[in-house]
Amino acid sequence: MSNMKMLWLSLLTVMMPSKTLVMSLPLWNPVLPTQPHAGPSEADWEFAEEYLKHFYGYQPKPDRRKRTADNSIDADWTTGFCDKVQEMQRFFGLPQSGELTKETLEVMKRPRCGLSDVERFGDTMRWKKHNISYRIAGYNLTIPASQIHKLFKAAWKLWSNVTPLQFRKRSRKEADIVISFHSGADHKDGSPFDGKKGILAHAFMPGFGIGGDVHFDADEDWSFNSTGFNLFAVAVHEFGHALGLSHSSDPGAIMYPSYNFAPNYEPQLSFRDVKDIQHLYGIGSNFAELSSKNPPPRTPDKCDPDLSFDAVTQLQQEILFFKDRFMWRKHHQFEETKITLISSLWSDSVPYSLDAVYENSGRNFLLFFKGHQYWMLRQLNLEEGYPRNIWDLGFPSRIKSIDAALHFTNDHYTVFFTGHECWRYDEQQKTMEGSPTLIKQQWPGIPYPIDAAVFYEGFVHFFKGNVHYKYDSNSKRVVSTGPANDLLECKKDNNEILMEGR
Ligand code: NFH
Ligand code: CA
Ligand code: ZN
Ligand code: ZN
Repeated sequence: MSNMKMLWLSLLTVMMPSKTLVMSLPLWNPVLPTQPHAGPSEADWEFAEEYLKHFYGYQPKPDRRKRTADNSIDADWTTGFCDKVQEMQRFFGLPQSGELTKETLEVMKRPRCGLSDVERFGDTMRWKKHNISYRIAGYNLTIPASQIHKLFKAAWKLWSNVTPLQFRKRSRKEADIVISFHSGADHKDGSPFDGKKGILAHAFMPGFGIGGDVHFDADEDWSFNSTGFNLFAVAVHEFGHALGLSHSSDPGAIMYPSYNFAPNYEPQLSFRDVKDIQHLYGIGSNFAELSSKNPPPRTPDKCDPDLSFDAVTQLQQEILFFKDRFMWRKHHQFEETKITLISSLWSDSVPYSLDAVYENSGRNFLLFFKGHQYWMLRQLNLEEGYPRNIWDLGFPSRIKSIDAALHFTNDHYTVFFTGHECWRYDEQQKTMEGSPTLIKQQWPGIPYPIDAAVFYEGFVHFFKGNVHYKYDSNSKRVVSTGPANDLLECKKDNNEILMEGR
Protein backbone atom coordinates (compact mmCIF):
# COMPACT_ATOMS: atom_id res chain seq x y z
CA MET A 1 0.00 0.00 0.00
CA SER A 2 2.73 2.44 0.93
CA ASN A 3 4.45 1.73 -2.36
CA MET A 4 1.25 2.51 -4.13
CA LYS A 5 0.95 5.82 -2.35
CA MET A 6 4.51 6.72 -3.28
CA LEU A 7 3.80 5.89 -6.86
CA TRP A 8 0.77 8.13 -6.78
CA LEU A 9 2.63 11.00 -5.32
CA SER A 10 5.18 10.89 -8.10
CA LEU A 11 2.69 9.88 -10.76
CA LEU A 12 0.46 12.83 -10.14
CA THR A 13 3.16 15.41 -10.22
CA VAL A 14 4.03 14.05 -13.63
CA MET A 15 0.43 13.62 -14.69
CA MET A 16 -0.75 17.15 -14.08
CA PRO A 17 1.57 19.03 -16.44
CA SER A 18 1.22 16.40 -19.13
CA LYS A 19 -2.55 16.85 -18.97
CA THR A 20 -2.05 20.50 -19.63
CA LEU A 21 -0.57 19.38 -22.93
CA VAL A 22 -3.31 16.90 -23.66
CA MET A 23 -5.95 19.49 -23.08
CA SER A 24 -4.52 21.99 -25.49
CA LEU A 25 -4.06 19.80 -28.54
CA PRO A 26 -7.58 19.11 -29.78
CA LEU A 27 -8.74 22.57 -28.90
CA TRP A 28 -6.45 24.46 -31.21
CA ASN A 29 -7.57 25.18 -34.70
CA PRO A 30 -5.15 24.14 -37.37
CA VAL A 31 -2.81 27.03 -38.04
CA LEU A 32 -3.88 28.81 -41.18
CA PRO A 33 -1.43 30.65 -43.34
CA THR A 34 -1.50 34.35 -42.64
CA GLN A 35 -2.67 36.68 -45.33
CA PRO A 36 -0.37 39.67 -45.11
CA HIS A 37 -2.57 42.24 -46.83
CA ALA A 38 -6.03 41.45 -45.62
CA GLY A 39 -5.39 42.85 -42.16
CA PRO A 40 -7.97 42.87 -39.40
CA SER A 41 -11.04 45.01 -39.93
CA GLU A 42 -11.98 47.94 -37.76
CA ALA A 43 -14.55 45.70 -36.08
CA ASP A 44 -11.84 43.14 -35.34
CA TRP A 45 -9.71 45.81 -33.73
CA GLU A 46 -12.58 46.92 -31.57
CA PHE A 47 -13.27 43.32 -30.64
CA ALA A 48 -9.65 42.59 -29.81
CA GLU A 49 -9.40 45.73 -27.76
CA GLU A 50 -12.46 44.81 -25.72
CA TYR A 51 -11.17 41.29 -25.30
CA LEU A 52 -7.79 42.43 -24.04
CA LYS A 53 -9.37 45.01 -21.78
CA HIS A 54 -11.55 42.35 -20.27
CA PHE A 55 -9.17 39.46 -19.88
CA TYR A 56 -5.72 41.04 -19.85
CA GLY A 57 -6.27 44.32 -18.04
CA TYR A 58 -5.41 46.29 -21.17
CA GLN A 59 -5.95 50.04 -20.72
CA PRO A 60 -5.98 51.82 -24.08
CA LYS A 61 -4.51 55.29 -24.45
CA PRO A 62 -6.43 57.66 -26.70
CA ASP A 63 -5.30 58.03 -30.31
CA ARG A 64 -2.90 55.18 -30.29
CA ARG A 65 -3.47 53.78 -33.75
CA LYS A 66 -1.46 54.54 -36.83
CA ARG A 67 -3.13 54.09 -40.14
CA THR A 68 -1.10 52.85 -43.07
CA ALA A 69 -1.53 53.49 -46.77
CA ASP A 70 -3.81 50.49 -47.36
CA ASN A 71 -6.01 51.74 -44.54
CA SER A 72 -5.21 48.74 -42.30
CA ILE A 73 -4.05 49.41 -38.84
CA ASP A 74 -0.47 48.69 -37.98
CA ALA A 75 0.95 47.18 -34.89
CA ASP A 76 1.93 49.90 -32.48
CA TRP A 77 4.34 48.81 -29.77
CA THR A 78 4.22 52.06 -27.87
CA THR A 79 0.73 51.69 -26.44
CA GLY A 80 1.07 48.34 -24.73
CA PHE A 81 -1.52 46.84 -27.07
CA CYS A 82 0.99 44.54 -28.73
CA ASP A 83 2.39 43.43 -25.39
CA LYS A 84 -1.08 42.36 -24.40
CA VAL A 85 -1.57 40.52 -27.69
CA GLN A 86 1.74 38.79 -27.08
CA GLU A 87 0.75 37.84 -23.58
CA MET A 88 -2.45 36.33 -24.91
CA GLN A 89 -0.57 34.50 -27.66
CA ARG A 90 1.86 33.09 -25.15
CA PHE A 91 -1.01 31.76 -23.09
CA PHE A 92 -2.53 29.96 -26.06
CA GLY A 93 0.75 28.76 -27.52
CA LEU A 94 0.38 30.92 -30.63
CA PRO A 95 3.44 32.44 -32.34
CA GLN A 96 4.25 35.45 -30.17
CA SER A 97 4.33 38.09 -32.87
CA GLY A 98 2.32 40.67 -30.95
CA GLU A 99 0.32 41.13 -34.15
CA LEU A 100 -3.38 40.65 -34.43
CA THR A 101 -3.11 37.72 -36.82
CA LYS A 102 -6.01 35.74 -38.15
CA GLU A 103 -5.31 32.82 -35.80
CA THR A 104 -5.06 35.15 -32.86
CA LEU A 105 -8.45 36.62 -33.66
CA GLU A 106 -9.92 33.17 -34.14
CA VAL A 107 -8.77 32.08 -30.72
CA MET A 108 -10.18 35.27 -29.22
CA LYS A 109 -13.53 34.67 -30.85
CA ARG A 110 -13.89 31.07 -29.76
CA PRO A 111 -16.42 30.51 -27.00
CA ARG A 112 -14.35 30.89 -23.93
CA CYS A 113 -14.33 28.81 -20.81
CA GLY A 114 -12.36 30.54 -18.17
CA LEU A 115 -9.52 31.38 -20.49
CA SER A 116 -6.90 33.71 -19.08
CA ASP A 117 -8.85 33.57 -15.88
CA VAL A 118 -5.87 31.63 -14.61
CA GLU A 119 -2.29 32.47 -13.83
CA ARG A 120 0.85 30.74 -12.79
CA PHE A 121 1.49 30.78 -9.07
CA GLY A 122 4.73 29.22 -7.91
CA ASP A 123 4.71 25.70 -9.31
CA THR A 124 0.97 25.52 -9.85
CA MET A 125 -1.83 27.38 -11.60
CA ARG A 126 -4.56 29.29 -9.85
CA TRP A 127 -7.75 31.07 -10.87
CA LYS A 128 -7.17 34.78 -11.24
CA LYS A 129 -10.72 35.65 -10.16
CA HIS A 130 -12.77 34.92 -7.08
CA ASN A 131 -16.04 34.05 -8.78
CA ILE A 132 -15.73 30.57 -10.17
CA SER A 133 -18.50 28.79 -12.02
CA TYR A 134 -19.11 25.06 -12.27
CA ARG A 135 -21.45 22.92 -14.27
CA ILE A 136 -22.57 19.39 -13.61
CA ALA A 137 -22.59 17.60 -16.95
CA GLY A 138 -24.04 14.21 -17.73
CA TYR A 139 -24.26 11.48 -15.16
CA ASN A 140 -26.51 8.53 -14.78
CA LEU A 141 -26.18 7.43 -11.23
CA THR A 142 -28.94 6.03 -9.09
CA ILE A 143 -28.52 9.02 -6.78
CA PRO A 144 -31.20 11.65 -7.50
CA ALA A 145 -30.02 14.85 -9.22
CA SER A 146 -31.10 17.10 -6.38
CA GLN A 147 -28.89 15.16 -3.98
CA ILE A 148 -25.93 15.32 -6.34
CA HIS A 149 -26.34 19.08 -6.62
CA LYS A 150 -26.58 19.47 -2.86
CA LEU A 151 -23.51 17.32 -2.37
CA PHE A 152 -21.31 19.28 -4.81
CA LYS A 153 -22.53 22.56 -3.39
CA ALA A 154 -21.53 21.43 0.09
CA ALA A 155 -18.14 20.25 -1.20
CA TRP A 156 -17.42 23.68 -2.76
CA LYS A 157 -18.52 25.33 0.46
CA LEU A 158 -15.67 23.73 2.39
CA TRP A 159 -13.25 25.60 0.12
CA SER A 160 -15.19 28.89 0.02
CA ASN A 161 -15.49 28.93 3.83
CA VAL A 162 -11.77 29.51 4.19
CA THR A 163 -10.95 31.61 1.09
CA PRO A 164 -12.42 34.66 -0.67
CA LEU A 165 -13.62 32.30 -3.43
CA GLN A 166 -17.27 31.98 -4.43
CA PHE A 167 -18.69 29.12 -6.44
CA ARG A 168 -21.76 29.34 -8.61
CA LYS A 169 -23.53 26.57 -10.43
CA ARG A 170 -24.46 27.12 -14.05
CA SER A 171 -26.83 24.87 -15.90
CA ARG A 172 -26.40 25.88 -19.50
CA LYS A 173 -23.63 28.35 -20.20
CA GLU A 174 -19.93 27.68 -20.26
CA ALA A 175 -18.45 27.15 -16.85
CA ASP A 176 -14.90 27.28 -15.53
CA ILE A 177 -15.17 23.83 -14.00
CA VAL A 178 -17.15 21.07 -15.65
CA ILE A 179 -17.94 18.07 -13.46
CA SER A 180 -18.75 14.78 -15.16
CA PHE A 181 -18.86 11.02 -14.69
CA HIS A 182 -17.16 8.67 -17.13
CA SER A 183 -17.21 4.95 -17.45
CA GLY A 184 -14.41 2.60 -18.44
CA ALA A 185 -11.79 3.24 -21.04
CA ASP A 186 -11.06 6.35 -23.03
CA HIS A 187 -13.03 9.50 -22.42
CA LYS A 188 -10.80 11.62 -24.63
CA ASP A 189 -8.41 13.09 -22.12
CA GLY A 190 -5.71 10.44 -22.28
CA SER A 191 -6.44 9.16 -18.77
CA PRO A 192 -8.94 6.32 -18.99
CA PHE A 193 -10.66 5.03 -15.86
CA ASP A 194 -10.16 1.52 -14.58
CA GLY A 195 -13.54 0.17 -13.50
CA LYS A 196 -14.43 -0.50 -9.89
CA LYS A 197 -11.84 0.48 -7.23
CA GLY A 198 -8.37 1.71 -8.17
CA ILE A 199 -8.58 5.27 -9.38
CA LEU A 200 -11.78 6.94 -8.24
CA ALA A 201 -11.57 10.29 -9.99
CA HIS A 202 -9.20 12.84 -11.49
CA ALA A 203 -9.10 16.56 -11.98
CA PHE A 204 -7.22 19.10 -14.05
CA MET A 205 -5.32 22.03 -12.68
CA PRO A 206 -6.86 25.46 -13.32
CA GLY A 207 -6.66 26.41 -16.98
CA PHE A 208 -8.86 27.01 -19.96
CA GLY A 209 -10.85 24.28 -21.73
CA ILE A 210 -10.49 21.06 -19.80
CA GLY A 211 -8.47 22.91 -17.15
CA GLY A 212 -10.21 22.78 -13.79
CA ASP A 213 -12.53 20.01 -14.93
CA VAL A 214 -13.34 17.10 -12.64
CA HIS A 215 -14.06 13.56 -13.79
CA PHE A 216 -15.44 10.81 -11.58
CA ASP A 217 -15.21 7.12 -12.38
CA ALA A 218 -18.85 6.23 -13.07
CA ASP A 219 -18.15 2.55 -12.36
CA GLU A 220 -17.50 3.12 -8.65
CA ASP A 221 -20.05 2.27 -6.04
CA TRP A 222 -20.67 5.89 -5.02
CA SER A 223 -22.62 6.47 -1.86
CA PHE A 224 -23.29 8.90 0.89
CA ASN A 225 -24.03 6.64 3.77
CA SER A 226 -23.54 2.92 4.10
CA THR A 227 -21.28 1.12 1.63
CA GLY A 228 -19.13 2.25 -1.24
CA PHE A 229 -16.97 5.30 -1.72
CA ASN A 230 -17.87 8.62 -0.15
CA LEU A 231 -18.63 10.88 -3.13
CA PHE A 232 -18.60 13.97 -0.93
CA ALA A 233 -15.07 13.32 0.35
CA VAL A 234 -13.74 12.49 -3.13
CA ALA A 235 -15.40 15.64 -4.54
CA VAL A 236 -13.68 17.80 -1.92
CA HIS A 237 -10.33 16.23 -2.89
CA GLU A 238 -10.91 16.72 -6.63
CA PHE A 239 -12.13 20.29 -6.18
CA GLY A 240 -8.87 20.96 -4.35
CA HIS A 241 -6.99 19.92 -7.52
CA ALA A 242 -9.38 22.00 -9.67
CA LEU A 243 -8.35 25.00 -7.59
CA GLY A 244 -4.66 24.29 -8.05
CA LEU A 245 -3.69 22.15 -5.06
CA SER A 246 -1.33 19.21 -5.40
CA HIS A 247 -1.23 16.21 -3.11
CA SER A 248 -0.25 16.52 0.52
CA SER A 249 1.93 14.09 2.45
CA ASP A 250 -0.10 14.79 5.60
CA PRO A 251 -2.30 11.71 6.15
CA GLY A 252 -4.90 13.91 7.82
CA ALA A 253 -5.28 16.14 4.74
CA ILE A 254 -8.15 15.81 2.29
CA MET A 255 -5.44 16.22 -0.38
CA TYR A 256 -3.67 13.02 0.76
CA PRO A 257 -3.36 10.83 -2.37
CA SER A 258 -5.23 7.77 -1.16
CA TYR A 259 -8.84 7.32 -0.18
CA ASN A 260 -9.31 6.88 3.55
CA PHE A 261 -12.83 7.86 4.50
CA ALA A 262 -15.64 5.90 6.03
CA PRO A 263 -18.72 6.05 3.77
CA ASN A 264 -20.58 8.15 6.34
CA TYR A 265 -17.59 10.34 7.28
CA GLU A 266 -18.43 14.03 7.11
CA PRO A 267 -15.36 15.44 5.37
CA GLN A 268 -13.56 18.43 6.78
CA LEU A 269 -10.57 20.38 5.56
CA SER A 270 -7.56 19.76 7.75
CA PHE A 271 -5.30 22.50 9.01
CA ARG A 272 -2.86 21.57 6.22
CA ASP A 273 -5.51 21.90 3.47
CA VAL A 274 -6.60 25.27 4.83
CA LYS A 275 -3.01 26.56 4.90
CA ASP A 276 -2.37 25.31 1.36
CA ILE A 277 -5.49 26.83 -0.22
CA GLN A 278 -5.02 30.11 1.64
CA HIS A 279 -1.47 30.20 0.31
CA LEU A 280 -3.02 30.27 -3.21
CA TYR A 281 -6.04 32.54 -2.68
CA GLY A 282 -5.75 34.30 0.66
CA ILE A 283 -7.99 34.17 3.68
CA GLY A 284 -11.78 34.51 3.49
CA SER A 285 -13.47 37.26 5.46
CA ASN A 286 -15.54 34.89 7.60
CA PHE A 287 -12.67 32.49 8.19
CA ALA A 288 -11.75 33.86 11.61
CA GLU A 289 -15.27 33.44 12.91
CA LEU A 290 -15.79 30.01 11.38
CA SER A 291 -12.45 28.64 12.52
CA SER A 292 -12.89 29.84 16.09
CA LYS A 293 -16.13 27.86 16.26
CA ASN A 294 -14.83 24.87 14.38
CA PRO A 295 -11.05 24.94 14.03
CA PRO A 296 -9.66 22.77 11.23
CA PRO A 297 -8.19 19.60 12.75
CA ARG A 298 -4.44 19.43 12.99
CA THR A 299 -2.60 16.21 12.37
CA PRO A 300 -0.69 15.42 15.56
CA ASP A 301 3.02 16.08 15.40
CA LYS A 302 5.35 13.55 16.99
CA CYS A 303 7.75 16.39 17.81
CA ASP A 304 5.15 18.35 19.77
CA PRO A 305 6.48 18.59 23.35
CA ASP A 306 2.88 18.45 24.60
CA LEU A 307 2.02 15.28 22.72
CA SER A 308 -0.01 12.73 24.68
CA PHE A 309 -1.44 9.37 23.58
CA ASP A 310 -4.87 7.77 23.62
CA ALA A 311 -3.48 4.24 23.76
CA VAL A 312 -0.26 2.31 23.14
CA THR A 313 0.07 -1.38 22.32
CA GLN A 314 2.44 -3.94 21.03
CA LEU A 315 1.44 -5.57 17.73
CA GLN A 316 3.78 -8.37 16.71
CA GLN A 317 7.17 -6.69 16.15
CA GLU A 318 5.79 -3.17 16.39
CA ILE A 319 4.68 -0.69 19.03
CA LEU A 320 1.64 1.33 18.02
CA PHE A 321 0.93 4.76 19.51
CA PHE A 322 -2.65 5.92 18.99
CA LYS A 323 -3.83 9.51 18.83
CA ASP A 324 -7.21 10.68 17.44
CA ARG A 325 -7.58 9.21 13.92
CA PHE A 326 -3.86 8.48 13.69
CA MET A 327 -1.18 6.13 14.90
CA TRP A 328 2.58 5.91 14.77
CA ARG A 329 4.13 2.54 14.03
CA LYS A 330 7.48 1.88 15.68
CA HIS A 331 9.39 -1.07 14.30
CA HIS A 332 12.99 -1.83 15.14
CA GLN A 333 13.69 -2.35 11.44
CA PHE A 334 12.14 0.93 10.35
CA GLU A 335 14.52 3.81 10.54
CA GLU A 336 11.71 6.21 11.26
CA THR A 337 8.43 5.99 13.13
CA LYS A 338 5.81 7.20 10.67
CA ILE A 339 2.32 8.50 11.23
CA THR A 340 -0.63 6.92 9.41
CA LEU A 341 -4.36 6.84 9.76
CA ILE A 342 -5.76 4.08 11.95
CA SER A 343 -8.10 3.33 9.06
CA SER A 344 -5.18 2.66 6.72
CA LEU A 345 -4.68 -0.64 8.56
CA TRP A 346 -8.16 -1.55 9.80
CA SER A 347 -10.35 0.48 7.37
CA ASP A 348 -13.34 1.58 9.40
CA SER A 349 -13.62 -1.43 11.72
CA VAL A 350 -12.02 0.51 14.56
CA PRO A 351 -13.20 3.82 16.04
CA TYR A 352 -11.11 6.98 16.48
CA SER A 353 -9.90 8.45 19.78
CA LEU A 354 -9.53 5.11 21.48
CA ASP A 355 -9.20 4.54 25.22
CA ALA A 356 -7.04 1.40 25.21
CA VAL A 357 -5.72 -1.31 22.93
CA TYR A 358 -3.95 -4.61 23.62
CA GLU A 359 -2.76 -7.63 21.71
CA ASN A 360 -3.20 -11.18 22.93
CA SER A 361 -0.45 -12.70 20.82
CA GLY A 362 -1.03 -16.24 22.09
CA ARG A 363 -4.66 -16.30 20.98
CA ASN A 364 -3.91 -13.97 18.11
CA PHE A 365 -6.40 -11.15 18.56
CA LEU A 366 -6.45 -7.42 19.24
CA LEU A 367 -8.92 -5.65 21.52
CA PHE A 368 -9.78 -1.97 21.06
CA PHE A 369 -11.64 -0.07 23.79
CA LYS A 370 -13.65 3.10 23.57
CA GLY A 371 -16.24 4.12 26.14
CA HIS A 372 -18.28 1.13 27.26
CA GLN A 373 -17.60 -0.78 24.06
CA TYR A 374 -14.82 -3.01 22.79
CA TRP A 375 -13.93 -4.43 19.39
CA MET A 376 -12.11 -7.70 18.64
CA LEU A 377 -10.00 -7.99 15.49
CA ARG A 378 -8.21 -10.96 14.03
CA GLN A 379 -5.90 -10.50 11.06
CA LEU A 380 -7.17 -6.99 10.42
CA ASN A 381 -10.81 -8.11 10.38
CA LEU A 382 -13.52 -7.33 12.87
CA GLU A 383 -14.87 -10.48 14.55
CA GLU A 384 -18.55 -11.10 14.28
CA GLY A 385 -20.71 -9.86 17.14
CA TYR A 386 -18.51 -6.83 17.93
CA PRO A 387 -18.49 -4.19 19.31
CA ARG A 388 -19.54 -5.66 22.63
CA ASN A 389 -20.09 -4.18 26.04
CA ILE A 390 -17.15 -4.00 28.47
CA TRP A 391 -19.49 -5.35 31.15
CA ASP A 392 -19.42 -8.65 29.21
CA LEU A 393 -15.80 -8.94 30.37
CA GLY A 394 -16.92 -8.86 33.98
CA PHE A 395 -16.67 -5.17 34.87
CA PRO A 396 -19.38 -3.89 37.20
CA SER A 397 -21.81 -1.43 35.62
CA ARG A 398 -20.27 1.52 37.50
CA ILE A 399 -17.21 1.24 35.22
CA LYS A 400 -18.05 3.35 32.19
CA SER A 401 -14.74 3.17 30.36
CA ILE A 402 -11.17 2.02 30.83
CA ASP A 403 -7.96 4.04 30.57
CA ALA A 404 -5.36 1.45 29.56
CA ALA A 405 -4.74 -2.27 29.22
CA LEU A 406 -1.57 -4.28 29.78
CA HIS A 407 -1.36 -7.86 28.57
CA PHE A 408 0.97 -10.38 30.26
CA THR A 409 1.67 -12.91 27.53
CA ASN A 410 3.40 -15.61 29.59
CA ASP A 411 0.97 -15.50 32.48
CA HIS A 412 -2.12 -15.24 30.26
CA TYR A 413 -3.77 -12.35 31.98
CA THR A 414 -4.53 -8.70 31.28
CA VAL A 415 -4.60 -5.77 33.67
CA PHE A 416 -7.10 -3.01 32.98
CA PHE A 417 -6.55 0.46 34.42
CA THR A 418 -9.55 2.63 35.13
CA GLY A 419 -9.38 5.74 37.33
CA HIS A 420 -7.43 4.79 40.45
CA GLU A 421 -8.15 1.05 40.11
CA CYS A 422 -6.76 -1.90 38.23
CA TRP A 423 -8.66 -5.05 37.32
CA ARG A 424 -7.13 -8.39 36.46
CA TYR A 425 -8.66 -10.50 33.72
CA ASP A 426 -7.80 -14.19 33.28
CA GLU A 427 -7.51 -14.76 29.54
CA GLN A 428 -7.66 -18.57 29.88
CA GLN A 429 -10.68 -18.77 32.17
CA LYS A 430 -12.14 -15.63 30.54
CA THR A 431 -13.05 -14.25 33.93
CA MET A 432 -12.40 -11.04 35.81
CA GLU A 433 -10.92 -11.32 39.30
CA GLY A 434 -13.54 -10.45 41.88
CA SER A 435 -12.29 -7.10 43.09
CA PRO A 436 -9.94 -4.42 41.84
CA THR A 437 -6.66 -3.32 43.40
CA LEU A 438 -5.41 0.24 43.76
CA ILE A 439 -2.89 1.63 41.27
CA LYS A 440 -0.94 3.36 44.06
CA GLN A 441 -0.43 0.00 45.83
CA GLN A 442 0.10 -2.20 42.80
CA TRP A 443 2.19 0.25 40.76
CA PRO A 444 3.81 2.66 43.22
CA GLY A 445 5.01 5.87 41.62
CA ILE A 446 2.52 5.76 38.74
CA PRO A 447 -0.04 8.61 38.67
CA TYR A 448 -3.69 8.01 37.85
CA PRO A 449 -5.76 8.08 35.82
CA ILE A 450 -3.23 7.03 33.18
CA ASP A 451 -3.53 7.37 29.39
CA ALA A 452 -1.77 4.26 28.14
CA ALA A 453 0.44 1.32 29.13
CA VAL A 454 2.59 -1.13 27.17
CA PHE A 455 5.34 -3.76 27.62
CA TYR A 456 8.50 -2.92 25.73
CA GLU A 457 12.07 -4.15 26.07
CA GLY A 458 11.50 -5.71 29.48
CA PHE A 459 9.87 -2.69 31.07
CA VAL A 460 6.34 -1.46 31.51
CA HIS A 461 5.86 1.95 29.94
CA PHE A 462 3.11 4.20 31.28
CA PHE A 463 1.95 7.41 29.65
CA LYS A 464 0.08 10.28 31.24
CA GLY A 465 -0.21 13.65 29.54
CA ASN A 466 3.13 14.54 28.05
CA VAL A 467 5.09 12.29 30.45
CA HIS A 468 6.45 8.79 29.89
CA TYR A 469 7.22 6.57 32.92
CA LYS A 470 9.52 3.60 32.49
CA TYR A 471 8.67 1.07 35.19
CA ASP A 472 10.54 -1.99 36.44
CA SER A 473 7.98 -4.53 37.62
CA ASN A 474 10.57 -6.59 39.53
CA SER A 475 11.71 -3.77 41.78
CA LYS A 476 8.25 -2.14 41.56
CA ARG A 477 9.55 1.32 40.85
CA VAL A 478 9.81 3.96 38.17
CA VAL A 479 13.33 3.78 36.71
CA SER A 480 13.07 6.88 34.53
CA THR A 481 10.70 9.52 33.23
CA GLY A 482 10.82 11.57 30.05
CA PRO A 483 8.63 13.29 27.47
CA ALA A 484 5.74 11.12 26.27
CA ASN A 485 7.04 11.20 22.71
CA ASP A 486 10.62 10.11 23.45
CA LEU A 487 10.08 6.63 21.98
CA LEU A 488 8.95 8.20 18.69
CA GLU A 489 12.41 9.70 18.13
CA CYS A 490 11.40 13.10 16.95
CA LYS A 491 13.30 13.68 13.75
CA LYS A 492 11.68 15.90 11.19
CA ASP A 493 12.02 14.85 7.60
CA ASN A 494 12.75 17.41 4.92
CA ASN A 495 9.19 17.40 3.73
CA GLU A 496 7.89 18.41 7.14
CA ILE A 497 10.42 21.22 7.46
CA LEU A 498 9.44 22.42 4.00
CA MET A 499 5.75 22.40 4.88
CA GLU A 500 6.34 24.40 8.04
CA GLY A 501 8.03 27.13 6.07
CA ARG A 502 4.74 27.95 4.36
C1 NFH B 1 -7.43 7.84 -5.88
N1 NFH B 1 -6.55 11.19 -7.25
O1 NFH B 1 -8.32 7.41 -6.57
C2 NFH B 1 -7.50 5.15 -4.08
N2 NFH B 1 -6.57 7.08 -5.18
O2 NFH B 1 -7.34 5.58 -2.95
N3 NFH B 1 -8.41 4.27 -4.41
C3 NFH B 1 -7.18 9.35 -5.80
C4 NFH B 1 -8.41 10.06 -5.30
C5 NFH B 1 -8.75 9.80 -3.84
C6 NFH B 1 -7.35 12.06 -7.87
O3 NFH B 1 -7.21 13.28 -7.69
C7 NFH B 1 -6.83 9.78 -7.21
O4 NFH B 1 -5.53 11.65 -6.58
C8 NFH B 1 -6.63 5.63 -5.23
C9 NFH B 1 -5.24 4.97 -5.22
C10 NFH B 1 -7.64 10.23 -2.90
C11 NFH B 1 -10.00 10.54 -3.49
C12 NFH B 1 -4.42 5.37 -3.99
C13 NFH B 1 -5.43 3.46 -5.21
C14 NFH B 1 -4.52 5.39 -6.45
C15 NFH B 1 -9.30 3.67 -3.48
CA1 CA C 1 -11.91 3.11 -10.68
ZN1 ZN D 1 -10.93 12.27 -17.41
ZN1 ZN E 1 -5.69 13.56 -6.14
